[in-house]
Amino acid sequence: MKSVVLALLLAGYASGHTIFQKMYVNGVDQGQLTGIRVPDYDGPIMDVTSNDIICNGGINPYHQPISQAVINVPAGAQVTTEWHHTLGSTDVLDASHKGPIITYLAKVPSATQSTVTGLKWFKIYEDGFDASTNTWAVDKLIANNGKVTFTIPKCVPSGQYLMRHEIIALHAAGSYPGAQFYMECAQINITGGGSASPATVSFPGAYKGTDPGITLSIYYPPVTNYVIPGPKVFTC
Ligand SMILES: *[C@@H]1O[C@H](CO)[C@@H](O)[C@H](O)[C@H]1NC(C)=O
Ligand SMILES: [Cu+2]
Repeated sequence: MKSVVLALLLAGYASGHTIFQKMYVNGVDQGQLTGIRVPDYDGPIMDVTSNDIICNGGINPYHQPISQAVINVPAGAQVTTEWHHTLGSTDVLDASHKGPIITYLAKVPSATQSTVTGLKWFKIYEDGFDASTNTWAVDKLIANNGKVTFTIPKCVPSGQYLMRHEIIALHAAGSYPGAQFYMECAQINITGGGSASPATVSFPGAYKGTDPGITLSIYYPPVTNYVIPGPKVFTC
């Protein structure tokens, strides 16, 4: 009996993790793995002080070769991302993995540069928990076959950026380390932008193990006001 329960638990875990592996710009499919630094293995990052929290690719080495594509994105465009459990699989992630979905941008000299440390990030999107409908961002992602859509602010300067896109799974976040961070960075080139200079944060640095949105039980007491980690969303 014990071994059956264990097998079920392990099975649940195996289908758990997820990878952001495809992007659409104003609905146009940019291609599987195109312009995104994806690991081969879908396991989470759990140490918010590690450089792996930036763009993954450390303990989960990148799929080779890393795409050298840079995706053109008009400022103000709608970007859709697509997440799946493993590279090329159809499932999204295990429904136990409830949590927020968050996107940051960092301006870089070259979107294909390997350096990801020391960058200045600003948040452009977040979706957490709606207590009135008991719905997490991840619940909507699963219902939408792994896709989530957000807007690139119209006023950000044109040029090359890394887009850090993230799910935080909170099913085991009662103590730290426990929250599971899934993130990939897309290589984008914003065109027709403006002259905003958003306030920025660093990774590692923006998150702490003590953040109320990182270490919490999502089961009891029921979550009433989930505080998404990181800075406020930048708006024009
Ligand atoms: C970024 O877009 C600008 C404006 O269209 C273009 O001139 C430039 O070549 C693009 N850069 C990359 C790396 O795609
Ligand atoms: Cu998982």
